[in-house]
Amino acid sequence: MKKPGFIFDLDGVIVDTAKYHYMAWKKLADELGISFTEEDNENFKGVSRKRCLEILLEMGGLSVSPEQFNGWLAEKNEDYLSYITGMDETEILPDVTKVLDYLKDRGIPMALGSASKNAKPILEKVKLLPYFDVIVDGNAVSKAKPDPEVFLIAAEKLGVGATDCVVFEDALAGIEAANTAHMTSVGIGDGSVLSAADYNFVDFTEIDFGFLDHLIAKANLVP
Ligand code: B16
Ligand code: MG
Repeated sequence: MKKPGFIFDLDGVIVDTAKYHYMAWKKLADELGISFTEEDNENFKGVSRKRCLEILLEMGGLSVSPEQFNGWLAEKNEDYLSYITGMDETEILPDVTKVLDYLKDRGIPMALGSASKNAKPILEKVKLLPYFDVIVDGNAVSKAKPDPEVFLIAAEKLGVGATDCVVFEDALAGIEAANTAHMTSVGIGDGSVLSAADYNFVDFTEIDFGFLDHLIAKANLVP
């Protein structure tokens, strides 16, 4: 029986690190005198660190030297790392482990596909690293979502055809990336924002084993 590949985004799907990203961006924005709200932070979800800083500086109408840019990029990351130091399993989003366990028990190949360059240490902190056969993070890609590169690399490393992959994502750019790659897309979060997804759930508590079996069986319908 052919096996599908299951690919998971990290921030907003497995753990809620958006709040820590927000705290770090907010601290930098305050220092630079730029107004930055939680609503603004929504636009940073799934977006690379570099692109986030570019957007923040555009919001403040600031243009800076490459040295200054890199300095602020490093400062934001140092602050972010200090906020996530104490992360542990309690920060795994509801029923994520239940879903990962179900798939692992069935020998389903699993990958992480995240824009974050901190993905691996976060998975280690929450003790989920052993579930993943493949990690494709911000260090491994040259094109950000909505470009499908991150998911295509994950599929290739899993040894599974793109059309046999399922992607779980909380950001519209990620859903678009999965759709462009001809993968099955599952939106986690606000269905009105993620309506381009093939399936939508508010969170993993809405996902039952029957749905997972359906996704697994789908791989065998694709020639
Ligand atoms: P880092 P995901 C993304 O992770 C976050 O959603 C986004 O807010 C963040 O800017 C990006 O990672 C880069 O993170 O600064 O840790 O490299 O949702 O793609 O898992
Ligand atoms: Mg995300």
